[in-house]
Amino acid sequence: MKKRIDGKTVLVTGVTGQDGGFLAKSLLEDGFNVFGTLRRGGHPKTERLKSLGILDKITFVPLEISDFSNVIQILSDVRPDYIYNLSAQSFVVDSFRHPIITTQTNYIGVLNMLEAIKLLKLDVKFFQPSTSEMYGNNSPKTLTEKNSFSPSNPYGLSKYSAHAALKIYRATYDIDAVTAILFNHESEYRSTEFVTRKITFQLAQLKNGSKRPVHLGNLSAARDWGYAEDYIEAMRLIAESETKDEFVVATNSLNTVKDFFTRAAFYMGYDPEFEGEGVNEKCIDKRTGAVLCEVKKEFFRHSDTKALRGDYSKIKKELGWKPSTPFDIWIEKMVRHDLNLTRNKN
Ligand code: F7E
Repeated sequence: MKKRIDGKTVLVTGVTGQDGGFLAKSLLEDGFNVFGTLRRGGHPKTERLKSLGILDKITFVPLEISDFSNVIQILSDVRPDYIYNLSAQSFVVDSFRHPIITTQTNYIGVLNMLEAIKLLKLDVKFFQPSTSEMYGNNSPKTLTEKNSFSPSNPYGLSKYSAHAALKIYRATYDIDAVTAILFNHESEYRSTEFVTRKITFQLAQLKNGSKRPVHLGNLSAARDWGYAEDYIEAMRLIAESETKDEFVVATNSLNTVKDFFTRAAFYMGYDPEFEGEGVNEKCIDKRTGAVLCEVKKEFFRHSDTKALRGDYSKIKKELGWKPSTPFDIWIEKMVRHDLNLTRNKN
């Protein structure tokens, strides 16, 4: 697949998030001029960018993506060659609490971008990350680009709406917009409300003396979890090639929350064993008898997407991408990172 001629200016919305940080770092290393958006007001969460050593290398611009006049003004000022639209309300639980805000950011925000590109007649490559949550619950065990979408929460619905809008704008106005269906991707920079980082962070606090076991919801929920930096590579491959196709980005493996917890606890130096059932299930350290995790009803979802596994054969065949960081390696990396972060903090 031929590479697109180098565009030098890239606008990354959501640059302060896990994916935004990794992407900005990768682009800066390759000599791109990176603009990153920050929301107005509040305190920008720039810790990740600082820790990645790139805070002073990014040009920040204020953007509220749900405000069309702000979007058109920023795009007309920056005139980027690429846009990676990584800003999103991405926590499924919050999408039940705030369905309208979720829709304004994840769907209206994308429409604003597409409209602004159209009206300004920008020559820009627009990358929009879509999600496995678009498939919903009635899906087969392994998912490809050919499976249909039926989202089961407001987050999945908002991303599906954006996904459909992108295709309409591409077909109707010839806008150079591409997408990928990203399955769960995690790292030491993941926010602590998501289950993988919640586990490694809170287990590390426990290991460093907190005495509070991790409280979790559905332990048998299963996901196709990969390492976020690998997924950034896939996003760039898609955006920088000539392809207009859609690709599943995943690892083709399925693990439960319990599997993830067991591995994380092992790398923390525990000897984990689960006992009991349902809401009475817990995990004990066999060596000391300490309780490592307990199930709490409050962390169950109204409607949970039970198991999502993706087949990455198409992107492997057409763009040569495959996940390169094994499950155990990145879990251990998260564990080491969180043990350091929580040392002497209790
Ligand atoms: O939950 C179960 C929970 O919040 C994973 C986002 O990046 O990936 C992510 O969405 C599973 C669910 O991620 C707890 O019920 C059990 O089944 O880490 P999560 P998610 O909802 O899969 C997709 C692809 C996205 O696009 C999203 O933006 O773990 N679970 N106990 C729990 N989950 C949480 N958060 N906390 C618990 O205590």
